[in-house]
Amino acid sequence: MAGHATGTTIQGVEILAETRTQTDYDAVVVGAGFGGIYMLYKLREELGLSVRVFDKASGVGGTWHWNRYPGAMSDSHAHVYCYSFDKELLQEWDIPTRYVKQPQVLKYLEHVVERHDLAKDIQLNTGMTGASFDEDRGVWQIRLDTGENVTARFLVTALGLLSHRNIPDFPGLGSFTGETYHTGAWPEGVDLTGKRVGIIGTGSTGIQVITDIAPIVGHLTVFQRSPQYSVPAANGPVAPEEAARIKGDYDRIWAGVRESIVAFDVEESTVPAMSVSAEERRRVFQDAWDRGNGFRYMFGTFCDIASDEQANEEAAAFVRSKIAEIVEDPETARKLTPTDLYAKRPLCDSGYFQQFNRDNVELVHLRENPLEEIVPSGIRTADGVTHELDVLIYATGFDAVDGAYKVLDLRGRGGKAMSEHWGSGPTSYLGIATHDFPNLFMVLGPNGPFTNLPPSIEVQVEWITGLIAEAVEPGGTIEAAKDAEDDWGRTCHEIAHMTVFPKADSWIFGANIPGKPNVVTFYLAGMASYLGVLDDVAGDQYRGFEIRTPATTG
Ligand code: FAD
Ligand code: NA7
Repeated sequence: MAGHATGTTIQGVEILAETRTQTDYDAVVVGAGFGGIYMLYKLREELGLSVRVFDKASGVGGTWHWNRYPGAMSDSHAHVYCYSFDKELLQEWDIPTRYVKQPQVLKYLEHVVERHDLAKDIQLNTGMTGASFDEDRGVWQIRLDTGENVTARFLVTALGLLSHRNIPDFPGLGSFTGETYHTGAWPEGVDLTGKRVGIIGTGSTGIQVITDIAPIVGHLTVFQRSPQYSVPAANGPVAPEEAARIKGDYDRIWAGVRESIVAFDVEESTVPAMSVSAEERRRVFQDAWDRGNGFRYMFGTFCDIASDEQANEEAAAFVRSKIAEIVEDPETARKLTPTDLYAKRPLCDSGYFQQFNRDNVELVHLRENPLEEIVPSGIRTADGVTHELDVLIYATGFDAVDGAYKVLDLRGRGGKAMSEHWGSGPTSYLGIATHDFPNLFMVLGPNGPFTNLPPSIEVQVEWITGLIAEAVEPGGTIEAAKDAEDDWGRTCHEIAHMTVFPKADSWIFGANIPGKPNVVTFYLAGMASYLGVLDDVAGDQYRGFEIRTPATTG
């Protein structure tokens, strides 16, 4: 099926002119979220490849298909939580509010699929269980949970950073007889009105759920392991004049995003926190608090909140003072107040701390009163109390970054398993490719950038497209050189340790999963720096990649 007539030239590059071995598809893409959708578009529309996308979900949208929990919202600003490549769509699509809720993001992604006629190449309800690289033929053999096997020259995994759900192995897990949900697989039609609901987890997700459901449930018991720093989101309508200004200014906005650290379209500060007076610091923190957004609070106030412990403590102390002001009961306020560094993914909320002033909301601090067992009627804690529940919600997050890879039987050269390659923690070159796995490209693979993610996804998809077009000979292969992958890992490690992030236990370093190697999994130098590296590597004949021609492949 796949393969082009000899001599096919696309964008000046002779590509896949004659595949060495016939394959079912030129490329298979796994995952139909932001990453997989754009990858399909680029490979099909720009390179003219035959592409098949598989997703185990019953719809497109990835994160936004699965996470339908009450209150689910992107906390990136709406006008940059989207693709930049479709200039007309940027002008046509509404920006009704500063942030987009799950149904709107899903609608947007479904619209992109429809607008570019992508659905015909997307096969849903189909999971990849494994894939092996056939060195003799230079093709990927991909195994699907439908029993099908397909072959492709290129395999692109866009499996999601945050798609493999984490349900901790609590004693008595599964014994609860009421309704149980994980936020990352929330079904349609759940009605929590008037019910006794328990929720475990107060990360970004837990905070959103708690804020949304507290007013409607009968009783809400929040099981918190770690208190959180969170600042207001300050969501609200975008005035028509503001939407028009954004639309008229998109070229500058996207250029700014690509020249920034976190790609959030917030002005990033260049001022160290301790270089100004205490009054000025408080004014700056208050201004960011009023304007909203966690990334603005961490990166827009002062330039060293994420790198200097004293600056970090100033930002943290301001949030603590706000919790004390908001939460009426001093004992509840104490339990909700973090005392550690402000060094997890920055969060924002729509009135989280305020919910604890309600009579129907109760906080259980698991570090002081551990969860002993899940029992048929609810949760028993160490103080002997059984918290009786109708509904138990796990907002316990994800086995992030490599979680979706660990469940696959993925084998590269010589039958080498990815689980072996990543035995001491996931690695890659540039967050995109890995040694011994030829013609396998990852979107948001380990050690990619830590940003508002759609811009990073676009950058990686575009770069992978260029790599395939420019560097892979017909029938040849490309993969990361071992040294390049090792060097990139060291670079990511060094950069991460210039920040405060490794000092907090969070999913960014795998610390949320018991037994998971605690390693650096992101390139924390920011978007502009990452783009600079990608340009440099591409301009230097894809330095760090091993490129094999058909004669040497295998
Ligand atoms: P995903 O959207 O996760 O898509 C991956 C897809 O791969 C899924 O549909 C999954 O079913 C599929 N898949 C995985 N394994 C297989 C397999 N073996 N076979 C077949 N299919 C498979 N990012 C931000 O930048 N800003 C935000 O505000 C933000 N909010 C978030 C809120 C929540 C609740 C969550 C969970 C994540 C949030 N993120 C946010 C991160 C978000 O995941 C990314 O922004 C983006 O949606 C990732 O797109 P993706 O295509 O890389 O992965
Ligand atoms: P997170 O941020 O990983 O939060 C998960 C929450 O679950 C967090 O409060 C955890 O406590 C808690 N948790 C995890 N395991 C346990 C156990 N064993 N016992 C008690 N509590 C537990 O996931 P989210 O879904 O909220 O957000 C993930 C990302 O998605 C987010 O950063 C955005 O990018 C979107 P902990 O804090 O680890 O003590």
